[in-house]
Amino acid sequence: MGIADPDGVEKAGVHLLRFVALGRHGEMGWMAEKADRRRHPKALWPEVRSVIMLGLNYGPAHDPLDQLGWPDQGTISVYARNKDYHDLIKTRLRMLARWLVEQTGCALKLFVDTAPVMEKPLAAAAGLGWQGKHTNLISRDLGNWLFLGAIFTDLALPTDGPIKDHCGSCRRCLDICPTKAFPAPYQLDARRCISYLTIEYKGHIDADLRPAMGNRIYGCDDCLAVCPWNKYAHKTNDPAFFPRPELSAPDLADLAELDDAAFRTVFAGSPIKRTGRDCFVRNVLIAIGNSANPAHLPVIHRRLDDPSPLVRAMAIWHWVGWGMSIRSKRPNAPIGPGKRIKMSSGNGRGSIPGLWIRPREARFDGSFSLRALMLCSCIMASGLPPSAYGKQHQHQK
Ligand code: B12
Ligand code: SF4
Ligand code: SF4
Repeated sequence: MGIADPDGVEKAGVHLLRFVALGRHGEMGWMAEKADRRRHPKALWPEVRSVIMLGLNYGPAHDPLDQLGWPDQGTISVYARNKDYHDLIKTRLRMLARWLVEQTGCALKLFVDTAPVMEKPLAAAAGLGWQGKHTNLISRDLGNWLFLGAIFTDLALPTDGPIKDHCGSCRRCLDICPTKAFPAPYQLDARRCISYLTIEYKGHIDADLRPAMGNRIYGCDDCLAVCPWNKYAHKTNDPAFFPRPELSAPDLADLAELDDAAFRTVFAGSPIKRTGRDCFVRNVLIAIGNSANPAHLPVIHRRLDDPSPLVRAMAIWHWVGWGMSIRSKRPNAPIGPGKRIKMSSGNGRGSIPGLWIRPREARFDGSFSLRALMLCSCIMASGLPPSAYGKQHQHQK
């Protein structure tokens, strides 16, 4: 815990406006709309005289990078493997706030991610740590696995000053980022960040960015996981932050089958629920595509007529992306739903339920025309414009 002077984050406000002016917030419109209030604590609440910042350790027991090598399992970011942290931190902030009001009769307001507050710069101004080159707050004693929460109060409390930046010449977080989301040290372009793409972004993810997502289906921890300051991190002893076993390494094939009702049941109380079933299954299908495992093709086939255009688009991407050559013992026979065709690609072999294609009509060798045919039938099945699965999607700014 630390206490910040609300006037200690002037520079952060300038950087925020620049971030928004450059469009780096992508489609998080709420960042642009409320930038004027987020920029400075007094713009949000003019009476504030001190900001109490709380850091809560959610240090994992394992290295989250290990799981990136398991292509058939999804990787869910460490912070999202149990209950919604907003609720957990708010409960703790409320206990502290109640005590403070009882002792002093002060006025106060609590914030965890829910209001336009710049929590990282405020935590840095309160001396909890410094904002590393990956932009997150690092504590010298706990590394970077910290959730932040804030209490604004009209009490003038003695403040803690900021501490020195200890990143030095290190650049591990910048170098590991799979999507090159850091235009410069200490700056993030959210539009390229997997955390933004898998959690906040509701559209069709750029085809260029999908391969780099690997099996990350909700959030990303790469830049946090490599930070050398984590050698001082402790694994959390708070059971509320222990991972739910079924979310530690979930099978992608099972997740792809979730309909709305099943999704809501599995993710009740989890932050993942807020992302919604369609975006989540979109992410899962991208991970399945990246696994290049032909055993998943029947799962993908079932999603080709999914009610969600987002999901259908990713099923099509996967289907078409196989660059398949088809071998059939009876090349004249029509191949249709319910029949199976054998296929192979550079990545492996598999058997899939057929689409309505006459093999004669396609070339069997490299099969550009076959791909085109399959693409057409998939597009007809999905009702999507071609821009949804192929061309780079344009972000709004
Ligand atoms: C929007 C948001 C996101 C966005 C954008 C992230 C970002 N870096 O801005 C997305 C969806 C990508 C995201 C991802 C994640 N988030 Co988030 N997110 C937020 C949120 C709501 C606002 C952050 C914000 O104000 N961003 C705007 C930018 C401008 O602010 P900033 O990063 O502080 O910018 C500073 C520097 O980048 C620098 N800077 C910026 N531009 C420039 C330009 C120049 C020239 C210079 C020199 C410097 C500079 O100065 C700025 C001010 O100090 C906060 C909660 C809150 N209310 O604060 C949580 C929060 C930051 N997120 C959090 C977490 C845990 C994550 C993830 C780790 C989740 C995950 N595992 O997937 C990732 C980490 C990705 C990353 N490397 O940042 C925690 C971070 C805790 C911590 N220890 O720091 C927070 C605080 C939530 C919480 N209450 O705990 N998040
Ligand atoms: S969270 Fe992942 S994608 Fe986002 S900046 Fe960090 S390493 Fe890059
Ligand atoms: S990985 Fe290195 S550069 Fe990045 S935040 Fe940690 S210490 Fe700083």
